[in-house]
Amino acid sequence: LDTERSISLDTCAQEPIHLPGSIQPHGFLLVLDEPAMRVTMASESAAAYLDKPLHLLFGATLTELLGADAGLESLLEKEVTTSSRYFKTLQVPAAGGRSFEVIGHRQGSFLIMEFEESVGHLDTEAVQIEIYNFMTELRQMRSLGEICSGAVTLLRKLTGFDRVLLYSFDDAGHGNVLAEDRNAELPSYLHLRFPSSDIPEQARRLYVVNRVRVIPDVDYVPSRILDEEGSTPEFDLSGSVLRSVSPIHRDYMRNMGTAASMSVSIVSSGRLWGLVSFHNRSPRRVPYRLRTACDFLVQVVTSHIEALLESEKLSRAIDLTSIQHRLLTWMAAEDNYLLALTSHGSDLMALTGAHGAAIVLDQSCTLVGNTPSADQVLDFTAWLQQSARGDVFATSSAVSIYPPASHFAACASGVVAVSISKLHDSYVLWFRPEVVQSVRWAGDPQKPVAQGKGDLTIHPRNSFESWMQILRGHSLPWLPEEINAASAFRAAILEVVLRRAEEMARLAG
Ligand code: BLA
Repeated sequence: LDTERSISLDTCAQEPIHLPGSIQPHGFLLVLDEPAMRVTMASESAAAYLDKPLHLLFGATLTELLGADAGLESLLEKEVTTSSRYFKTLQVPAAGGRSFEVIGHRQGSFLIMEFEESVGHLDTEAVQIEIYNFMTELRQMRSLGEICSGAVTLLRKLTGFDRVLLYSFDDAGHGNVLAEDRNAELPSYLHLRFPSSDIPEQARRLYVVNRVRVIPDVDYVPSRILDEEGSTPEFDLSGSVLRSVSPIHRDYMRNMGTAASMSVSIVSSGRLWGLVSFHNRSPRRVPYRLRTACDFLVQVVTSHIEALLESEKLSRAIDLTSIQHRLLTWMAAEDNYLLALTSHGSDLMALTGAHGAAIVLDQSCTLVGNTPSADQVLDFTAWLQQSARGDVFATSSAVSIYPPASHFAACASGVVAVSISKLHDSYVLWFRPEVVQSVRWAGDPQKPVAQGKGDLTIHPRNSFESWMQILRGHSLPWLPEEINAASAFRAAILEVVLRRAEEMARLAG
């Protein structure tokens, strides 16, 4: 079953979602080639919007086609680079005078012009002042939860979606919903965990580069992109705003009971840290300018989250450094430095945030706090030595790599061990107790996909019922700062030992 599952998930990751050959039909797309700046490709919807057969569009300039503002082309040439977009709201006489949001970007030697029909009236000043006020409040916010809740509440207010979720990805790529604002139309997903398979790798990569996508109506009929020969070229739509999305994802949305969705990437240090996901039970359009405002807001929120997490890390590291200084001072004052460590056991444990610690020198073992027995510790360090785990070893689930740990999982599911002698098996170890965690998944994570009946097609799972998983044999994870503290402490001990040895040699000489 597992191979079946991974085959289907691989298939997901191989879908070339940047080359769909079509767009969503709430607008039209024209591709111009440089330097001629004439139409070489167009979506079928362009014919409908411009009320002209498609073959008459090829070879034309924008001015010829749209009957609009003749300055458009030169503007485009000057303003649009590979990384920047051109944007303008435009009345198009050739489309019955309707108003469009025109979004242009460059793709190699092509200019991609997308025309989204304008919807309703957007009160930009109201949006601006909301965002401005929120930025003032942000400065007072001191916790991740507060920032995320504030953000989803404002984003829902601005866009009017039924539900807005903010979720972050963990190391395994699963999404954890940190904040939610919603009305009664859609159920709550707050604090649920979504399996990583819901968003395949290539989509995550694309979402780092192109931070916003919308699907105003999941049941849309894709509009093909055609060239003069009437065929659909493999044309990269990574930067497009109208790109037609994966049919598998459209199934997923239907299974979720949502007709419209939008999502905005939270990108931190070039990595997809999370997403803000917007859902509506019925179809819903969001003007481009409002999407841009949402993206702007999410970027501001992201930098606040980064600053908050960074300062938490920093203050943890500073705390640990001062504990280390105290320990080293005591060690320096005491002839038997090990005795110094054990008589200041609470600082020794605090150095990594542990509940127990042990010092192993050759075959003797000294314990402080909540630990396995001396024999169990010695067996464990013998295994460490044998399996050559390196100078600094850390796990939050000892039992998953060392089966005998099941006998002491309750007090020591988490272990950090540093070797303090090159010659003997000598170690300092820290232990953390098991914390039984219950994780609520949005649907059974073992069943991310369903195989079609008698065919090879893949479907996303159709249940989002929350599913409780009990995680045993795990401690709270060790933070990188805590492992660093153990590693720095090891270096300091080795130095003390070395200095002592030199002194002894000098005295003896
Ligand atoms: C895309 N999957 C997505 C997107 C989201 C999710 C947000 C981005 C598109 C959008 O904005 O709607 C998933 N939506 C979620 C999650 C939450 C949410 C996790 O609200 C949590 C709150 N999906 C599957 C399986 C496959 C799959 C099994 O479940 C593959 C076989 C594919 N998901 C898939 C693909 C895309 C996607 C291919 C990219 C869609 C595109 O941009 O073309």
